[in-house]
Amino acid sequence: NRAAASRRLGIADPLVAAAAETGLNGRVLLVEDRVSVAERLQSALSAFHLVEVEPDSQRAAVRAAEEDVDAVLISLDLQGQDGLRLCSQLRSLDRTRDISVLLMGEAEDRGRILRGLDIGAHDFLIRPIDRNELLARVRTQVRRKRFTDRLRDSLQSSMEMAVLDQLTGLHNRRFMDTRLAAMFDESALRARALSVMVLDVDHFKVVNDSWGHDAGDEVLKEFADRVRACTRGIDLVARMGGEEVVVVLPETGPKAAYAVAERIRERVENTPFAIYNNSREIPVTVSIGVASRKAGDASSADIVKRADDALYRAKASGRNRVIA
Ligand code: GH3
Ligand code: MG
Ligand code: MG
Ligand code: MG
Repeated sequence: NRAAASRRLGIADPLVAAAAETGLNGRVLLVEDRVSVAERLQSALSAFHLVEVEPDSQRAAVRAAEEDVDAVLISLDLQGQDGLRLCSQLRSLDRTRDISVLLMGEAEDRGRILRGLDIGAHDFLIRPIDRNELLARVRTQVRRKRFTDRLRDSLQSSMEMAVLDQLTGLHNRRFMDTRLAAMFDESALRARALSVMVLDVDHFKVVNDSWGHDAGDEVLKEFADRVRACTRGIDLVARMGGEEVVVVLPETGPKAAYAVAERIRERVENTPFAIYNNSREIPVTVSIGVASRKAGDASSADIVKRADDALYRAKASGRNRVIA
């Protein structure tokens, strides 16, 4: 209960004590160059947070970027250093933008505190700083930071889910459709080369039928890794569905594209694929159709159509080959 928590923690305000007990521990960086002031704040906070003192504001900026800090408390009374400058640095850098910033100043610092809030400080404390108020405000800002982190993580993962194939981690068909159109337009506009290859694992149905669907999935993942390993960062690699993968190679003409395709084909054929947690190896081959942009092409669909036709011929003429 609240009164007991209040006694146990030595915090007068039972509400603050109860809140503190629920166990939100933050990493707090205290930017204060007066040792005794820093020690007093640190001892008040350190029952609930991991607090480190940094007297130098520029080192504080570096530490905030490198260490996993939730909140930075900045003294506005630093000797020969500008606490507001640190505040604006933290708020403008990608690495530190989400860290909570709290300013600490004297009553007559109100003007600078207002400016600090204007450049993005989240909260402030006026000296003499009340221990309960300190704990409550820091706690709120640590919670805000954690909430922002969770939000960003889930936003990022849902963005990834929208463009990535879950099994292989390659881009998905939807992403390919929009990106390929843009890549085609750019190559046509700037008269640059662009090549597309369509890859399809040979007799993949036999892998599934002989070794099971899970083994098939393992083969698909390994296949995707090998394709990725043979391509550059600027190439677009997407799983179009089933065991079919499309690779788009910007700035790449027919000869170079053929060479990449042949490298992939060999890399698949030459090393058997491990299944059942590496307890067994099976041979796999792939057929690849390659096509490049031509002057008369109206859209990327024209190139993909030629690559698809080439793939069909690769299958019809015996598989495990590249046809351009
Ligand atoms: P071909 O050499 O002519 O390409 O023969 P194939 O057997 O590879 O071609 P087909 O298109 O007949 O078979 C593809 C198989 O891929 C059928 C389907 O069950 C399987 N498949 C599609 N998606 C997945 C998947 O996500 N996981 C697994 N394990 N199998 C899949
Ligand atoms: Mg196939
Ligand atoms: Mg297929
Ligand atoms: Mg197809």
